Amino acid sequence: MPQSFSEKLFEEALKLMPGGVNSPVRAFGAVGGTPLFIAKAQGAKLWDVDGNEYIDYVGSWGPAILGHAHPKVVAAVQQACERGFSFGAPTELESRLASMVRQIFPSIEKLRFVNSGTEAAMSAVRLARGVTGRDKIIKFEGCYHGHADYLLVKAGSGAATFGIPSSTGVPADFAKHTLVASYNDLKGVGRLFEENKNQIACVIVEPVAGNMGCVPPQPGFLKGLKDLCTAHGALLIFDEVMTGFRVALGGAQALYNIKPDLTCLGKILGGGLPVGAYGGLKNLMDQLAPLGKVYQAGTLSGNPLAMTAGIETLNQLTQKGVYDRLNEIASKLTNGLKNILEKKKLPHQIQAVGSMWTLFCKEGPVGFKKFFHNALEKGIYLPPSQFETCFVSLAHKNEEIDHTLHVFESIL
Ligand code: KE4
Repeated sequence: MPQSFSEKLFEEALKLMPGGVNSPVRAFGAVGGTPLFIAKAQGAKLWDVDGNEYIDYVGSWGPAILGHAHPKVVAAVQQACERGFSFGAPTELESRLASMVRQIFPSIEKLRFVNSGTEAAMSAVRLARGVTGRDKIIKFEGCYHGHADYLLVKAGSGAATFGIPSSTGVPADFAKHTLVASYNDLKGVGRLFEENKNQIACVIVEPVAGNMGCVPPQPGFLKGLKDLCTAHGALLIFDEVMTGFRVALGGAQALYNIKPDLTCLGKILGGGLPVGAYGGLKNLMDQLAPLGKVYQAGTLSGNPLAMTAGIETLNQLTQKGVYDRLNEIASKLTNGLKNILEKKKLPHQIQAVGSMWTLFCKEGPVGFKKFFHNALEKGIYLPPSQFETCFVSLAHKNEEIDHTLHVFESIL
């Protein structure tokens, strides 16, 4: 079999970048094989450098909710390019996008733009610690909030309630203030608050988990977290980097009607250009420099190109009926997949919230690996890991969904 161009490019990339990639999950480590090198994307489709066409369910890990290269977003960014890329000074665009976000998220009175979800989560935790004067934080096993040292932490073994680093290079000292609970285990969170009275600055949670596959919150879980935080003087941080503008225009906090103290945003907010943000009530946000003593900064934060992409993306998402259409097309896929699993009496499980979904193979990652490659060979591009979430976009139409279900029927 002659070497594909992706294989050739991967060989070259391996000499230049660790694992040949700029983010580990792209290396296909969990599924094996050579990562596809993408030449272009348009709507619901991707083309690799060998000219193969795929229906895309990764969507750049969430941002491509409109589909790739939406003409209105492309045109807006092209025009913005001609006015300069970045000034390191305030622009009207930042205020315009901030105002749109504030209208969509009533819990956000003020926000700060950053360049990634990692920066958003890292900064929100620092703000919570600065505002409360407390050091400890609670996160959940299986939830991912970017790669800040104190968030790369897993549950300590046995009785040890403090976290231990989940990555080398993170000093145990940095991890010891991070307490780790199990997702949907409200009692466990209550115990941590009791055992660490007046020491916990915040609870940070993915309100719909997307980094252990798609796992919805059990009824009462998010409300229970809010009540525990209020009772113990801690802040509730919703990491809506993935769920914001995804599970509803106003994110999981709109879907479940829970107001967090701080919200982290990213992905869709930049429409595919690098944007993150964190926000909340102004009495909290005004404690950030330059007004307050909590420091956070960024050269390219709020840059005009990314702001323009975000503004145009939200212009599209705030149009009437958009989420009805998105959820309708997504449920055609997820219900169709459920029917296939039932008809074939397959013990797999599918979890979905709106247009984010995961098929959990009974055999776990091994079973998923086979499913992933069989789908890829037939032109369906899924996230290369059992513990990631798939995304449907507004560019996925009946034709793409019908073809996808036809492929799933043939490979499951
Ligand atoms: P970034 O720093 O990658 O922009 O965002 C970090 C982050 C924060 N919070 C949540 C809930 C997230 O899902 C993420 C990033 N998500 C992963 C996908 N599971 C990004 C893909 C990657 O790491 O390459």
